Amino acid sequence: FKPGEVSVLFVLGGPGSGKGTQCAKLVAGYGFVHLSAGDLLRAEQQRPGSKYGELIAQYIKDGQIVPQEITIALLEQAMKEEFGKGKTKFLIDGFPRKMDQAITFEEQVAQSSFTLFFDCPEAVMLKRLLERGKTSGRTDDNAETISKRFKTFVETSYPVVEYFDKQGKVIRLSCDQPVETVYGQVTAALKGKEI
Ligand code: UP5
Ligand code: MG
Repeated sequence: FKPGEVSVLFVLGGPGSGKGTQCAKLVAGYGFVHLSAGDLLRAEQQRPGSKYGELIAQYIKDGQIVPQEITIALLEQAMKEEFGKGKTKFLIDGFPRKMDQAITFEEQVAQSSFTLFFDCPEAVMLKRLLERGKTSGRTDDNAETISKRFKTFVETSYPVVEYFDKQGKVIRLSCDQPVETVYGQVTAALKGKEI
């Protein structure tokens, strides 16, 4: 995308911090397009004929980060499709979660305006994910994979938040509160921002 053609907000936070839930509310409230990297990967995994299906399944089950080329290609394709329909405001949920992804995406696809970071204690996220795991059908909503996802978040993904924080581009929200309260913080933080 050319500079200024689209606006991109990254939405980061640990597994189960509520990224998807808050993005859904922001779509309704602000007309963003919501693209969850995890959802795009799960869809690609299930697409008949995908050459990456097995690889993606394995990475997700292990709580590891899928090689950036795959995820960035999926995101870029989805953004171009939406751009073709006149959409220009994007919430990119659960991405970038590794430094190489952050750098490549901003160099090759688009610069981010800022990052919403959902800060949440692990105990709260664990409880939410185990509860969701009863019905979600997600292969990574089990105690063993959840602890791997937490480790990956701390070691690999949090440095991305720190990287954007140093650029003054992180809005930190505390999400150990009811959905509506968290959304109230989000809308307050977005007031007066150019998006
Ligand atoms: N819930 C939400 N908010 C609540 C609140 N305020 N109070 C009480 N309950 C609340 O929420 C999780 C659960 O909590 C839900 O049941 C919800 O009702 C409840 P959700 O909004 O789904 O949280 P979210 O942060 O989106 O959790 P998610 O599990 O989606 O986070 P992950 O970051 O782990 O999952 P994602 O789909 O992004 O990634 C999955 C995997 O894909 C990764 O582990 C990785 O293997 C792979 N991946 C990559 O390799 N590369 C990428 O770039 C992205 C993903
Ligand atoms: Mg999610």
